[in-house]
Amino acid sequence: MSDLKTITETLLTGDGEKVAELTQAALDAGLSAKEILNQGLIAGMDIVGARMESGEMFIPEVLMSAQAMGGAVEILKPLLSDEDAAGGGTIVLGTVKGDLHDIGKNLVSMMMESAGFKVVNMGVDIDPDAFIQAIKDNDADILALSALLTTTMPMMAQTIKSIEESGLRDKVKILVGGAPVNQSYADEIGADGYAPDAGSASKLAKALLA
Ligand code: B1M
Repeated sequence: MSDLKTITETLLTGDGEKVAELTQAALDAGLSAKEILNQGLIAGMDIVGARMESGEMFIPEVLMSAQAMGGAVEILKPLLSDEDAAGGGTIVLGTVKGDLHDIGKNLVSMMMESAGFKVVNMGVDIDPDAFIQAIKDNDADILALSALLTTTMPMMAQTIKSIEESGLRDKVKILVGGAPVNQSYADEIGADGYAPDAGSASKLAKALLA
């Protein structure tokens, strides 16, 4: 079995220690952090998602895999830096209210930080008013919203509406992303941009401030 396939298979067992060990071994063997992330870890989480949907895996097992992924991402973090740093700009980032998924959002945070942005990562289940307060407190240039559930996508629209009502809409660019989100939804709710993955989110943030 290839190194990446072993990482994927081990992620499915939820053995965080072993996944971390294999991640380090794959790096030592010369695989890139990006390959390990995309073809080993994210590939594994896709299988976890499919098994969750079909009832083969339950929430506690899914959480163990998610935690194992988090541990491996910590190892890859310093190596996933973007080549051309942006140098400046403050981004308030969070997962919208009602949504507890944070792995993808934390990858976005990491890519943005390594591109030179100051990132205020607010966490998950964030209320529109809390986003508004954070934009004010940090004098943010960009608000980045993540949602992983079709049921929480409308909270992106609600957050944007609240920001409009607060009078801050002209002050911040709004970037949205997450598995169920797409460009046409971003357009529909009046976001300034949509990115399908963490790398392009960081690139788009740079473009929005250029
Ligand atoms: Co959840 N879950 N989950 N879950 N979960 C999904 C999303 C699901 C697709 C699984 C499935 O059924 N196939 C499904 C959603 C279905 C739908 O809405 N259509 C689902 C469900 C139903 C649920 C619950 C409702 C289950 C239940 O309780 N019955 C529940 C909801 C809880 C809540 O949020 N209120 C729930 C709970 C959980 C756990 C807590 C157990 C756990 C989350 C742990 C955590 O995040 N700390 C969990 C997990 C792990 C998943 C799956 C398996 C993996 C998600 C993940 O981390 N992927 C997921 C299935 C899947 O995605 N394959 C699933 C890896 C990550 C790197 O990818 O987050 O997509 P992702 O991020 C990507 C891009 O989307 C993008 O960049 C990243 C890659 O570079 N991106 C952005 C993300 N945010 C961005 C923001 C941007 C730009 C890009 O700009 C701002």
